[in-house]
Amino acid sequence: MTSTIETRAVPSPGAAAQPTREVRVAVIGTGFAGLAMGIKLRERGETDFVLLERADDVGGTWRDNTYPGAACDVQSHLYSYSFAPNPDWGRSYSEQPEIQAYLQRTAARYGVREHCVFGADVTAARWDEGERRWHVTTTAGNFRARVLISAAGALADPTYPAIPGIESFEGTVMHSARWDSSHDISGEKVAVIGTGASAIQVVPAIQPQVESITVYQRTPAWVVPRTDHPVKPWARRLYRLLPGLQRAIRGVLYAFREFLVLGMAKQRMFLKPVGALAKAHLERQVRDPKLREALTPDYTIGCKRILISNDYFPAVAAPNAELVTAGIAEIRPRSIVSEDGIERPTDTLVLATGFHVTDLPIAEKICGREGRTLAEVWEEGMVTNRSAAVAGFPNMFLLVGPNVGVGHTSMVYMIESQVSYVDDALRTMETEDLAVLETTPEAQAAWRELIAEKSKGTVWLAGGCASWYLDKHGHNSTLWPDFTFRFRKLTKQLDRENYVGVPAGAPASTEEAA
Ligand code: N01
Repeated sequence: MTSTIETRAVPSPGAAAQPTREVRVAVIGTGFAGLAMGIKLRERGETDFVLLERADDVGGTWRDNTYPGAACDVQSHLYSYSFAPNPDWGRSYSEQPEIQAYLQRTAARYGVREHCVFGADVTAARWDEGERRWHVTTTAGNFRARVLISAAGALADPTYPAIPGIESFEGTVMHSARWDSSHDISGEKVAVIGTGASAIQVVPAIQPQVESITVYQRTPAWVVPRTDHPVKPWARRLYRLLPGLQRAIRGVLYAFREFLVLGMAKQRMFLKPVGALAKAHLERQVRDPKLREALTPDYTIGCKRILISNDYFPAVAAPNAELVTAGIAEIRPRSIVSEDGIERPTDTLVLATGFHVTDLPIAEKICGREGRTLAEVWEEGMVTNRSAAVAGFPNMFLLVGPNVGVGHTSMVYMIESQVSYVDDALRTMETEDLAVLETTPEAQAAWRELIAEKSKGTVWLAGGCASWYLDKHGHNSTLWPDFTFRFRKLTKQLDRENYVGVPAGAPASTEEAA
């Protein structure tokens, strides 16, 4: 099997022997969240911090997802930092290279690039109670940090399906998030597994190039039209002249998208027009009634992410394309056999099969006060206070962790809310001269209760689908199940009453609720 599975880290075999570097704050990851945290730290005058990045550049998921057709399905005016508007977006929905360039530029402009340690794959992070420090081991050296912030992201580690025989495949295997651009797929017989947000972008992008494309669909997606268009030069000039105009458009887009929450989480009837739009889109684009039926979902729209595309259905309906709805029985060295017994020769296998979201790999590496990893503590489900802190993991904060995901709007809005919460926690540690700040199990239980209560009856729980939004226990541990402005309100500042603080001078074993 020729594959591009996991190659981003730049290993440094001598890392264990290297001296430990002391820093005040260690941030894991340099995607939208890690960079925003770095920028905030710089803004408050902090210079003693590192951004640990396993790859060789900033960008996170926007660096990694280079598959043909990769683009954002939230408009760029909204899918960008509020403090760094970009009047020069080339399209209303930007493509991956433009977003990646924006992140690279922003990192340089705000002086956080110099804090990045590239090739630093975090292999372990352990809290030392005696020292009150985090010991972080990476492939680019070891660090001792007062505060650890994980911004490793939820769409960072690809999921590879356990299909019988997949290891025996002799053609090329590429996960959508690990695309090998040096491999030329022109004229090949290509199979794509998955019909999520990544698949519906990659399929139309490669379909005209390949001899044949077979899409293996387990569950059809609801797809609505994409209102994408190039931004005219005069409009860009106008955004430069009148930054307020771009801010106003951002506000309108934000408000419009929040309306979707009404249907998803409050009153299902508000989803009806969206469902009708998706149905009409399918009927307009797919004439063949059999294919149309195969592409029609049987669950409520919104239960899985609503996808936007104008070219996915035409690509699947193209003469060189085939949609297979029978499951995959087996993968052979040069072919795929579906459960109806049909064997299809295959040169390249594209796995658009998603990410480890409810079983975050970083959670296996972070070890708290009692010697248990986050993954062990989360065995019964991911619990946090305010989606940011975990009892037993002092001086540690999570960005883009549990229950901050959004399907309807910009993740950047949620990230900025989280960054200001963590910033307030750091400020509190400083002003109160605390060596340790740790949330309480009671606060965690209350947050869990709040999420469960808000999730009741939502389309994600009751929409009749299986999705990565829910964990193996059927709990919503990924999405914020309410309006995003409510999340911002709840995380506007540190809920100090839900934290225990240990003053700097106190002996290591003494804990003092403050
Ligand atoms: O992954 P997914 P994705 N056999 O998990 C199927 C973001 N994103 O990479 O639905 C057969 O959504 C699986 O089938 P099923 C966005 O947040 C954003 O597409 O589980 N099929 C599904 O069809 C998105 O939600 C943009 O039945 C298997 C697919 O693989 C998130 O990334 C663009 C299988 C996985 O879909 C993830 O999207 C792209 C198996 N064994 C992505 N295992 C933007 O535009 C899985 N599948 C911002």
